[in-house]
Amino acid sequence: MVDEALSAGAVARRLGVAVTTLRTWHQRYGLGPSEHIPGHHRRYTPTDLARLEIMRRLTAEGVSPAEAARWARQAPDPTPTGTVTPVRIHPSGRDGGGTIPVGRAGPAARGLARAAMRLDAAAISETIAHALATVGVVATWEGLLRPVLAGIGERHAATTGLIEVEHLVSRCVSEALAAASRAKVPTGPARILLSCADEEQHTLPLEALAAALAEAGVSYRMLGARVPVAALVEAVNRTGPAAVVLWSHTRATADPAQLSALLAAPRRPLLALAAGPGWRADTLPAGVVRPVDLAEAVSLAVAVRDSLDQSRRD
Ligand code: B12
Repeated sequence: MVDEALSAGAVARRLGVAVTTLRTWHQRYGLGPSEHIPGHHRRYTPTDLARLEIMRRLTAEGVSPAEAARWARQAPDPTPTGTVTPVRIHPSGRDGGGTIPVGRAGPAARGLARAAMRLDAAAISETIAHALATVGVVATWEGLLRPVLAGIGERHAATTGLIEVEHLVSRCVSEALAAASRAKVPTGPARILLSCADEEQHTLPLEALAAALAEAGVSYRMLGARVPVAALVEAVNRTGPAAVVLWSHTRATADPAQLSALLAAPRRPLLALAAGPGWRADTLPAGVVRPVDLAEAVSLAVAVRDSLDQSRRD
């Protein structure tokens, strides 16, 4: 039993609820962890988890917590073999119906997707903050945020719905990444300039890059969304960055003339990165580099910063 028992944090992530919610359900309704090994924290067994899943589903459907807890406590042990019943989101429930597909991503991504469908901002933020603090920015982006964002996009494309989910999740992701960046403000001159292409509103990948650079101790300037090309060139000429990362998420914002203007600037950067799925490799001006993912963008930026530091020392 010990191997299957879970901590409060792990249960919260699986269910997509905040740890504080679990605590409340324990204190007020007796739905707590029943596994107790002397000298250790109490842990949740598969049966505890199954009861909490009932609690979560019923409260999400609008049943009062006291009533939901009564049902949860009365439920027979549904997992005699220790397997966990998947939570099905009620098709007409308050969570808006359906699920966000997350492919083969792990339990934390499934928990985040559930919390997103319930518009549970506290649980969304807690899940992201926990991942950032434990596995770092790149792994959080690839294993948690990217699958859920892509899943939201997929569901939206299929149904035209979920715009409220997309907006709330985007907001929570931005806040969590900004908090992670603030927690590790690098010292030294900002030699990396981050900017979205003109009219480009998809900023989250660039915000992930900013947080990853902060984590790696690399200073940067972030211009954010919808930067007109004249403003980009002005920023380059005023700050003389070693590298510029220009993000385009869709074909509509991927005008290669922006990159040509960057390369023609008097204080042309050593490295120009065309990042994001908008850019088409065969239209990029010579000398522009196209990273394949966040990890590559980070290592290119770190390499430029290091080579500049080295040449200053020589
Ligand atoms: C969140 C979101 C929004 C938010 C953005 C909030 C924000 N602050 O960023 C808002 C609501 C503003 C928004 C607006 C719009 N959106 Co939108 N949005 C999304 C969503 C769900 C996630 C975007 C994201 O962050 N993706 C990150 C990952 C998941 O993207 P990825 O493609 O896997 O990216 C990989 C590569 O780029 C690679 N990579 C290569 N180099 C690098 C470098 C770095 C540094 C990184 C990190 C990665 C990387 O790795 C990435 C993954 O890490 C996507 C769905 C999707 N699949 O992306 C739709 C999506 C991009 N949006 C879409 C659309 C249509 C729009 C709107 C036009 C809607 C409208 N009618 O207004 C507007 C566009 C406005 C504009 N001009 O920019 C479409 C685009 C279709 C297309 N291909 O043209 C998508 C695909 C949804 C869909 N399926 O319909 N959106």
